[in-house]
Amino acid sequence: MENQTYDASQIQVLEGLEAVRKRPGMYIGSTDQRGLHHLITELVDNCIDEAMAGYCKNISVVIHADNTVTVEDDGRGIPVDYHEKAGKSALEVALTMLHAGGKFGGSGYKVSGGLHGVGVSVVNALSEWFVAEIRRGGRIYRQTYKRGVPQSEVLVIGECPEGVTGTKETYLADAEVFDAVEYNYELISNRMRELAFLNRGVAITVTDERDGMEQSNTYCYEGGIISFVEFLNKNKEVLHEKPMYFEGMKEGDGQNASVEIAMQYNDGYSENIFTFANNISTTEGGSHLVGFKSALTRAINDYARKYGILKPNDQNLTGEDVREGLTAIVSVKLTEPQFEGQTKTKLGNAYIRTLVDSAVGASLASYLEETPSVARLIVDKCLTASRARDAARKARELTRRKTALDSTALPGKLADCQEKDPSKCEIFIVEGDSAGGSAKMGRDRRYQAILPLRGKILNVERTRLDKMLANLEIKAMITAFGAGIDGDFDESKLRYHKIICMTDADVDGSHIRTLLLTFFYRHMRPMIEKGYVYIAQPPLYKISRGSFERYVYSDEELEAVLNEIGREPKPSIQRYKGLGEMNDDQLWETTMNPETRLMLRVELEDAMMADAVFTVLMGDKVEPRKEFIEQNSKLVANLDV
Ligand code: 0RA
Repeated sequence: MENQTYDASQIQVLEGLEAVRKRPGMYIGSTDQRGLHHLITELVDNCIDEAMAGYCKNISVVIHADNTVTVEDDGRGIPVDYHEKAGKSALEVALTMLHAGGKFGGSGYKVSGGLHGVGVSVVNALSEWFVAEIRRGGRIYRQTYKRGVPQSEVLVIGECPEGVTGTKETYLADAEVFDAVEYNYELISNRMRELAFLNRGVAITVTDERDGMEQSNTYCYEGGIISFVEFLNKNKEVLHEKPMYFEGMKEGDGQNASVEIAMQYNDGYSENIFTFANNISTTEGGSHLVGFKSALTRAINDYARKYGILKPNDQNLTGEDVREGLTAIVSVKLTEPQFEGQTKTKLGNAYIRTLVDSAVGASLASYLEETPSVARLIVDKCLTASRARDAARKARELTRRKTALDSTALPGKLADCQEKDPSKCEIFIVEGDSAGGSAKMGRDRRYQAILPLRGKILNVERTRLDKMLANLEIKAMITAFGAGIDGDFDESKLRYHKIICMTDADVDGSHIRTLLLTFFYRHMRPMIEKGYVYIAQPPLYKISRGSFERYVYSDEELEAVLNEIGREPKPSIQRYKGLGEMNDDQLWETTMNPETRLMLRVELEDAMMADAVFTVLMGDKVEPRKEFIEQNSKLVANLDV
């Protein structure tokens, strides 16, 4: 720094870094856990670009014991040569100038610049310190930064064999910026696996070196998104052994794009289509999804007509019919993605629709022609889906007509609340009639409704829609909530914004809870996505001694309270085995009163994990379920009071 003049470009850099540090949310979305993890994604995305350009094969991410992170690749190495215009090295430009990513020129086909796509400089600016180490042209270079400001010029710190090249970046996220610098290995690992699936042949290793959490995984898939689909269908019975795979390309008009699709049917009822644009999960869909859906519906209908499986008087199969039991990945890569929608995860580029449509349409048609045995299985499955949907429609129309005639046609077992504003209303789904009775007496009837369920509810994972709608407990919930199900689900009609599952703290209780969550997830998903679903937390023990009385909710808390009050004279400890053991006052005080209760809000990090969890927990196969329960993965996150 000593012999550098403090010129205009330097001031510009400082202003740029300052802007990032002042409003980090603008650049990385937020400063919570999500934003923190975004720093890693940002660096890895650059390595992926290098891999896509054909120069890098291995990427590694390490969470060190001191919460510093290293991202390393074996690409060409960020150039370190002097950059005339900027008056500094290309490396320093990349690390200090906002949006400097594309300014090197000649970097070929660069697809990044996605959701945030802000570049390394933002990570640098938000790091207490950052070290870049480059291997290039037989030398090892290094430059160190503090909160984005270089601490020296680029230094040569050693030599390496001529052909060995790469970029290694290590940083400590700034505790002044982030709420907490604590990484979630599973989150990072899942994202790296996804990136490995989406970028065929790239090997990504993720390693945790933190004390007591040491672990490492390497992901590399020669099959790319075909492997992705196989992975998603791993625990399902598939209709055809190999996923179908289609691709397409477009070049010219300054619009370069490629698309890949892999798909495979299973014998289940749910639709699992995941779409990506430039490796970013487009959860709101967009033009690629629309193109895929229309080509799929058309190809299957055409085939079914041509071979007389659909008779001239039959209605066409609907989109929903042809997507039942379908697992698919649609991945597009394009030079200038337009991200739209509420969460900027909807692909807007209109021409992509045609590209995907024609990539799938013709190829799927020839696949069906060439593989008649599979074609028959698929069309038959769609037909069954269509018939079941018809039956379900009739069943639903019946319930609807009833409600239309009699607006108080709420289920008989429901003890409704007086309040009508859904945002103030809660409904407790209670296991068993006796606990239901206590809950009805204990509740605040102004805004709390109670719906008791008798015993186990239906496993919707293994039941078709028409049968499901005939089930009394399921029907009671649908009418009580008031918003319908599946495609008809209308959130604005939902009568409660807190749906609280209140089950016993035993094995049966947790089974019933999982059945409920499966039902909500499969048929009323927006309710979960909006965060309206909760799990009540009844106490496990009551400790009393003389006038002292305390409810505790976990074994750890029990220990803590005993330490606090002392163990002599011996307090009485009552263990609650079920809700039924509490009277109405106790149930209110411990579990239902908003002032004192503890509830878990159900959050499903991402749909892919949720599908895997429900498939394993509720599906037909026994072995994976055993494995899953042994590993005891969690479904529910975040404590909510
Ligand atoms: C621009 C040009 C060249 C390499 C890179 C960028 C590059 C950037 C990153 C970021 C992480 N890893 C990376 N690897 C490479 C190379 C230009 C050349 O060698 O001709």
